[in-house]
Amino acid sequence: MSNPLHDRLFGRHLGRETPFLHLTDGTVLTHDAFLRLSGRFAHALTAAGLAPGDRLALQVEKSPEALAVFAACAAAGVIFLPLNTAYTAAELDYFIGDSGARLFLCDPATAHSLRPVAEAQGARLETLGPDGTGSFADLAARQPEHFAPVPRSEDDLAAFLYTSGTTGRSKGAMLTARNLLSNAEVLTEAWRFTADDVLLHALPIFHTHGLFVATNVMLLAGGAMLFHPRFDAAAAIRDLPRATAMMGVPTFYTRLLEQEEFTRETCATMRLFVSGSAPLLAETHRRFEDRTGHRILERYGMTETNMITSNPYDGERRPGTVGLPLPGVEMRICDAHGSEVAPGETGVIEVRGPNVFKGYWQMSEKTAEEIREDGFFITGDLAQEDPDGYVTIVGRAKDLIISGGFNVYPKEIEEAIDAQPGVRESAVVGVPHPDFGETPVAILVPEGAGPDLAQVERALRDALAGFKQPRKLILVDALPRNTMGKVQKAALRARYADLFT
Ligand code: MLC
Ligand code: AMP
Repeated sequence: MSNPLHDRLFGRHLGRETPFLHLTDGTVLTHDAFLRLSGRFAHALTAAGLAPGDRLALQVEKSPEALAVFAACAAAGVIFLPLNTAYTAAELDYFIGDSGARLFLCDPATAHSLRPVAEAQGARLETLGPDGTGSFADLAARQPEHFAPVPRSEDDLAAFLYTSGTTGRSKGAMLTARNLLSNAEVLTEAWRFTADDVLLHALPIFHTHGLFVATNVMLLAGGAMLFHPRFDAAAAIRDLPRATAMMGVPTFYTRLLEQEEFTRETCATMRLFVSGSAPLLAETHRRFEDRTGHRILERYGMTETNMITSNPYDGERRPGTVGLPLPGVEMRICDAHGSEVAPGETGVIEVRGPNVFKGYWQMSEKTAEEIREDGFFITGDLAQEDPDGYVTIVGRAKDLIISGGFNVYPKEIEEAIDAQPGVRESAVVGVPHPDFGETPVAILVPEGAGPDLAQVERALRDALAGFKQPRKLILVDALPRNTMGKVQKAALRARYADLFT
């Protein structure tokens, strides 16, 4: 019996002494060394009592070890649940509890504050330091290097990624081995990745973009990654001359363009720049081409679906569009009832294919609301299609803000603000921001003497990740409402559109 996820992404690198990860301190990890590290980790998972189908939650800084835990989970049939390092203990409590994770791996530095979270939710807490230290690393160090992958099918669950929703509670998107493999295969082919490629990897590895797009493509292609702990424009400019490709969110590109030393010469060895996770302004696309001679390839996707569309590698990369549906991915643009709109009209993107997730963990009603009976998933993204098939995202039917590529749901912030003394109600909207693309601002209506805004800020810091913090709190007498009594968020967005630009 085979284990397709492990065999195709990891197992095939057995004995390959080629570079896989170039770390910023000069260390190089070969494909084979990475596989041996993950073998030890897979044994450690078993030694820690995890069985196929169990969930492992991980909130650690980016490192080869963190990636090896993903490989180990694939080998041991354990469902991998990576978590944003920005999440607070309050946020983690929900993810650990909802997923029923048996093991929670965190950094040694956060173990003290996270142990009560793990204990409250009945999970075992172990540590994994960015330098390969910690209790889980110790356990792994005593294990053999070779692990025989447990038999799994393509239908088995490989990962949970939590995504927030318009109604507050986060949902665990269940992704199967087929979801991950099919998309990685399509992208490797579409973007022409081979073992000769060297990808500058500066994305976090707890989301679709950095893990299932960037890393899985490189694992399939058999190439190497310049593995940066985070995006730093100066470090990227230093390393680009030995890379052939980079994937990033639009903020990476605007930040590179701010640097005078970022030039055509910096990109002399590059063959491809990919952008996604948030809209890339057509203006950024043009400025980038003027500066470097490269046309950024923009693609579009989602946690629940992996990648949906991409501009072509060889054909026209059209600024302001997300290109055409990827091979094997069926896409349609529909009205609220699921009927296709007329060509050129605006509607919601719906998707079907081997890339589309299995549903939300223990939320069958939510799953049924978002996946139609014919298997099409409703993305909530508003789009139009050109006569030649190019798709342009024109807005969102969902109440979502994307800040620097991270999703922020207003409802979650509004609930936290409304719980504060002196607040009658609040509305959170996204407004344009030169660095993050969009950023949340909160508009508050006072109750009685009104809130202590410094106290509201402190409360939000304790409750919500840094990237979700509103960049401004604004007091008003009343929120604008339509005749039905619904808050007019579009009016608020328009009123505060120039706050940061
Ligand atoms: C960090 N901060 C942010 C932020 N990132 N604030 C708003 N939006 C963001 N995206 C805040 C921190 O809380 C902190 O605040 C301060 O900025 C500095 O933190 P930092 O860690 O030093 O920031 P920086 O390294 O500059 O990070 C910015 C960034 C990063 C854009 C490089 O956010 C990033 O790598 N984003 C990529 C997100 C991503 O991978 N998305 C893919 C999702 S998958 P303070 O107040 O504490 O100082 C997906 C599907 C698809 O969407 O299609 O791909
Ligand atoms: P996430 O839930 O984090 O996976 O974010 C997915 C959302 O990011 C999509 O539903 C889109 O709204 C948005 N997105 C991803 N890629 C693009 C893109 N190239 N242009 C515009 N929006 C994008």
